[in-house]
Amino acid sequence: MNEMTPPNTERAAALKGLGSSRKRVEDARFTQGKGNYVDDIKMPGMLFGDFVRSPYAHARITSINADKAKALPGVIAVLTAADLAPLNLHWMPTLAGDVQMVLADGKVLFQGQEVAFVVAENRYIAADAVELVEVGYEELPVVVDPFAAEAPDAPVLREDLAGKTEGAHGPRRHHNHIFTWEQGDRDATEKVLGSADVVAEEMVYYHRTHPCPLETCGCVASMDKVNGKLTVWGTFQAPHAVRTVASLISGIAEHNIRVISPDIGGGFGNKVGVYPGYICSIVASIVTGVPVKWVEDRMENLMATAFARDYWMKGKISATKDGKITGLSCHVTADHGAFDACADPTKFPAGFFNICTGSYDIPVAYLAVDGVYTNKAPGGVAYRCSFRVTEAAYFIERMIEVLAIKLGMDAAELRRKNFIRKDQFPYHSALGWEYDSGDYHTAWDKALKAVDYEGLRREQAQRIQDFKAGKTRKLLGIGLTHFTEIVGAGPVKNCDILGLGMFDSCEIRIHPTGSAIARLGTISQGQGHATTFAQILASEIGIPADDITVEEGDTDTAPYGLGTYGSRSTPVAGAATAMAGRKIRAKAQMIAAYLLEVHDDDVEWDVDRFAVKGAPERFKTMKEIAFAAYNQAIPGLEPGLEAVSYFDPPNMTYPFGAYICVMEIDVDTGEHEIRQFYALDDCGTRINPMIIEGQIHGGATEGYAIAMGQEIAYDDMGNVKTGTLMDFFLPTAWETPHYTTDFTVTPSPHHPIGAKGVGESPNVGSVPAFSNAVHDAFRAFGLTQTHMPHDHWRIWKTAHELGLHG
Ligand code: PCD
Repeated sequence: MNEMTPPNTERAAALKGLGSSRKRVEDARFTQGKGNYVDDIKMPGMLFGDFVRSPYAHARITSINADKAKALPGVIAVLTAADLAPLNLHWMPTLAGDVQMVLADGKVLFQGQEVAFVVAENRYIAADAVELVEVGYEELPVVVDPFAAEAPDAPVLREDLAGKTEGAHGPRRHHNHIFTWEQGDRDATEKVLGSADVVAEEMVYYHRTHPCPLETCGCVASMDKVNGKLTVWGTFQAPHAVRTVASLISGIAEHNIRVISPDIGGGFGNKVGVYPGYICSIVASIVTGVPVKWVEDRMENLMATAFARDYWMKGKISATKDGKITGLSCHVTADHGAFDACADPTKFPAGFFNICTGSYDIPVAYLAVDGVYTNKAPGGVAYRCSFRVTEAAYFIERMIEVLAIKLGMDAAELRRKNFIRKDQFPYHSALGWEYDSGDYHTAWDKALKAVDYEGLRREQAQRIQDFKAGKTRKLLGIGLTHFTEIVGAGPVKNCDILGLGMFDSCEIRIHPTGSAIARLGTISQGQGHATTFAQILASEIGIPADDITVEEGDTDTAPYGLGTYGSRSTPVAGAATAMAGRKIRAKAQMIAAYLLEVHDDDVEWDVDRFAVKGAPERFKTMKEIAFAAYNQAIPGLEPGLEAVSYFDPPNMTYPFGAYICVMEIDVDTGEHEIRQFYALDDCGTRINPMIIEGQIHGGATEGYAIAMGQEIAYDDMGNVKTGTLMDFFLPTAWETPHYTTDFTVTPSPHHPIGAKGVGESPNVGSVPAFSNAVHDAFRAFGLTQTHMPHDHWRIWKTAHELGLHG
């Protein structure tokens, strides 16, 4: 090493690689209004599409008269199911193996359903024309309760399925039944539950909610009839899958379709599915020969474009007298709405809900999920949750609390007693997963210590006495959660979406001057991929992150990948990035050895260069190597420096965390105050600690909304009661709690850099932490279980029912 060479620690820091809290490169444009979202796209002659939607939750359509709408100046066309039928596009396949109406075909099945698509010169004329379309409806009986949907005399919702006793996921036993999905050992579980010392039983409901991203869903479809090319810009979390599906549905060859996800204003699972707006825009562009834009408004998004959760989970958990869990069973009634448009890997009709044994070593378990149709919007998307994992975590974390009550035991101690031990990993769960790594006891003890758990319990005991003595009207709740996530779908052997294996990809090109571009099969919606994936590469190939462009979302340029959801980008595309980087490095090693006139094995990697072993002053930097790749004829090597990796992960990754919420509750008003929220996350190797912290803040705030007020509620007629932001709770800075974040690091053994996903963890962990805090506040007064969302009214009602209002 000569004097000019900074020490390798300094050189490593200059790369801003793994572990660096590098500032987000994308924020320069986002904070200056220079983002490019779907609605920013404007093209010459572009038309605008808007939907006529059903005011009824269940009705037969007797007539559609579009004459007045068509007569309005500026209206180009009005599409109905009758126009789409000859193209066989009036129905479309869903991600869950069901079919869904694109435009109402004979009847409507939920309020807000798409009935006709108006195409006009601009969105104002389109909106006026929507009002002029006359639709005749004949009301039918409405079913909003999933249990009532299964009654023998319940109205038939899906007439198109009449007589079909087989669905995409096995037998259907009733006209509103979709599937039954079973996991685990039923007989063995029943035996254990039947003879246990202690059994706790409870119905846990995780209400219907909605991802509600800042930007709603939309697209611009542009059919170039001269060149036969279709381009679609859209809010797509999986652009490649959209292109393949568009090709299969439309018959246009895949190479003639280009799908582009530009900047996306939050996805949260809302932008994984395929919606009627996309199909109608594409058809309208093909028919008119000009670009057609469709962007839904907030009410349309909340009412019709997917939903999340709506799981009724009936659980039984058993234990010995001293609190060792012996068995668990769960029966879920899953309300899927009018069509099964759940976004899950094909073989998992209830997603990864079978992670519901959580962080605990439960020897035997059984799970059955029944999906049913109701007159509600379709969806069942993984709203910040890797396919029903947040439901699973909420279920088990409530069941643990319920069991603790039954045992008269401290809930923190009950958890500690039953955690999977560090030496049990890789751990095979009773419901079929292989947890890759974990160290739950360490995380738990760190968390309890950080909040002074013992001290909090003493304070709570005093508070209860004071309350009983009439000295205060406020209760104190301590909400505990230890969650285990399962992210990184997934191994191609068991995970696919519409037959497409869930691998992911990265392609890297090093330019002659030593800077680079990396393209991935994923697509950021705010997560900061352009920042973090460059960091992975910087550490792998020794090029500063600032010299690496990361590009995603254009199917014409990016390698095929399954997109961003289920916190899969880091576990899958992140792994592909590291592997592609290693291919670059392997070639760079040969180039360096040639330049240094030594054997390939006689050079070694040192942060940003290859140096001769034993002679560190003789080296070639990556910058020099890159130039040589384009400038020298190297015997036996092709010119250039590029690599691509398609990564099929051998397993999912299992991030985990310990969350604790301390809440004050006013029993007279039902109001709450979050006094403290502590979130410890373990996502293995941490790429960018600042981004991780941002992910935790964002996800915990969404979790706060869900637990404390957010809900898509219906009345008996199937009217959506919370279809605007006046009624659908979205926390602002004012309501958002303060968070303290913390971490432990337990790398994933099978990921090339040991990283696990983290984006969804805070939603999975925070919902039960908030909810458990509410329950815990009332535990001493006899509460076992009440349903979310814990808005002021419901908390007040709980206090009232417990006799706390005197
Ligand atoms: N990371 C780091 N480290 C680690 C991990 C991770 O650093 N270890 C980071 C990365 O790189 C990025 C982030 O963090 O950046 C995240 O990641 P992940 O976990 O892998 O994930 P992703 O795949 O990327 O993403 C996804 C997620 C989801 S799923 C959701 S819902 C949400 C989250 O993400 N979304 C969103 N977050 C967020 N953010 C924002 N801003 N926006 C949005 O939208 Mo789903 O399924 O879809 O429901």
